[in-house]
Amino acid sequence: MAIVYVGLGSNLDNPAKQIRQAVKTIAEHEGIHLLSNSGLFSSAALTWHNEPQPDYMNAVIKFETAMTPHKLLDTLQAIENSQGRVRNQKWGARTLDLDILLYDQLELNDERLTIPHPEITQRAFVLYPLNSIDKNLQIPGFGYLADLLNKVSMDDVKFSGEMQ
Ligand code: A4P
Ligand code: MG
Repeated sequence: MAIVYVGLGSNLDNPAKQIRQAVKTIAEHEGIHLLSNSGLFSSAALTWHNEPQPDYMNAVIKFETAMTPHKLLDTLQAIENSQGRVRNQKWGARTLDLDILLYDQLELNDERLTIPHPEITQRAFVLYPLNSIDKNLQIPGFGYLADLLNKVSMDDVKFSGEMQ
């Protein structure tokens, strides 16, 4: 069994509802045992060339699975698709984005997957929810979560309610 952290993001069609629906679908998946979830955090959209986009809702969940990273990516992409995700442009607005943040202490980089997720270390909307689940995490290749948190600003994210 691997311990996995997944980041959820949405900025279209009622983002809080999209995140809650995704957590429910993931928790009900037969190959996944949900261990914990963060609350909901809102933040301004980080975009290419600062093109305006609706604000995001983000959260992080922690679960156990026997799925390989690639099988898990297939599963998560199917869930994104089932919630109406349309891939038009990189970093475009989306109903649901599921990113594999951490998979045990694995470091992986191939044409489909980079784990840990490369942007994890600079994003307050990932680090704060992650910290609310596990304060003592180490990010392989990047060091302690607590040290990474010191380099981002809490002003960039706003706690906006519990998951349930
Ligand atoms: N991929 C590689 N590594 C991973 C991984 N660890 N987890 C590949 C999931 N997928 C991974 O992803 C494109 C490809 O990345 C996948 O096919 C997979 O093989 P995508 O979800 O189709 O496209 P994307 O999300 O537009 O690209 P990317 O690079 O994943 O963007 P990010 O990093 O997800 O950023 N602002 C706020 N405030 N909150 C957000 O959540 N999110 C983004 C998207 C931009 N701005 C944001 C937020
Ligand atoms: Mg993504």
